[in-house]
Amino acid sequence: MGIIDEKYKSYAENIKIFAANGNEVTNNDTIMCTGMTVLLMDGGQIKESATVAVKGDVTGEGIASVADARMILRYAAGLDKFSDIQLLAGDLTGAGSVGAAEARTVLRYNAKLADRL
Ligand SMILES: [Ca+2]
Repeated sequence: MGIIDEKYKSYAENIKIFAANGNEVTNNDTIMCTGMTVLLMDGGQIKESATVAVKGDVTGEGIASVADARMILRYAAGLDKFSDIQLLAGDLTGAGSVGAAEARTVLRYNAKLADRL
């Protein structure tokens, strides 16, 4: 499934999606990534704006990979800082924090020891 599902195509002209680098996403095969911005437009006016947080995707390429687990561990060890949206994407337990438990979950998911994040 692309960014805009077929059943929402009629609304597509009112939705704009921007990558974290600010470039508008026009390719319907692009996957949603942490840090993307979705705008609901009314004519030329922005009616609503939301920033995307993909569960487990703190690196911002749209999937929860071993690289995300590494980054989560670096954050937990105080070696890296996270933005608010990275904290939201990385908090897999809903406890309001990101730590080793989240890294473990991402690694288990990638090793196919867990079927979801
Ligand atoms: Ca990622």
